[in-house]
Amino acid sequence: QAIAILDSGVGGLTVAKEVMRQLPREKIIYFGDTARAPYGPRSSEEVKLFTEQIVDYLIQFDPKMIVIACNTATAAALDYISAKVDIPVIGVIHPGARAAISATKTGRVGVIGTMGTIGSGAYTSALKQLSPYIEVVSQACPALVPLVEQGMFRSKECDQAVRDSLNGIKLEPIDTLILGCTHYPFLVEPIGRAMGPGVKLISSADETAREISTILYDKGKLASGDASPVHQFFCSGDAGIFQKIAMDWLGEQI
Ligand code: DGN
Repeated sequence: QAIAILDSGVGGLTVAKEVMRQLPREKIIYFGDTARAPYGPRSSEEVKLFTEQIVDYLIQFDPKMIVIACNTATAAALDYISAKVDIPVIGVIHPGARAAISATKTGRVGVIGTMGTIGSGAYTSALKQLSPYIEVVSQACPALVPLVEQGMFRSKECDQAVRDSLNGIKLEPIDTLILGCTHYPFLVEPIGRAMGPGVKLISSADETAREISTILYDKGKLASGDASPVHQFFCSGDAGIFQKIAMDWLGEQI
């Protein structure tokens, strides 16, 4: 049985890569809704519906768990999907919040994400639920996902867009910044340059992979076969662009 991972596009590949690294025996079935990305500016009802459609598709493969590797979809649909299916479902917001809490020394944490994620307040709630003392500042960066989806994450335009997007949050006295969109690890270098060395960047991918490991271990469902499973990738848009970005990011043939 595989782990099903979904996102609005290529962003969830940042989580898939970490799962491949931490859990190399696990088979992954990935779905990127590239035809309908970005999800960030869409209403939460629409994102919930799209997430449900993708889950209905992935469930045919009889996965052992579902990972909503998209912050926007986690904010809009995690509770709904968890109640709907009878296998474990996890999102990326709680793992990201947990990693930030463990990283911050000053208790001042920044969050960047899509308009949907930031507008939902999901990170602020998740962080405050874990620690009431945390101060949170957040900023939506709607310009960034489309650049990653076009494979432009190493371009000069992208560097400039990152600098412009972070202008506000850069002035805040934070020591930790949550990359609250699974597309943003593609931009970790320009984001790091823009924020400077005093700010630790948190991607939820590591922590999400650890949570997957814990859940599968607890359920006695960790894979025991060879460490070379054949993963499957699906997308709803242009397969060529998706494949190019995926091979670049994952460093292997897909
Ligand atoms: N990767 C999605 C997320 O983490 O929110 C991006 C959403 C989008 O499509 N803009």
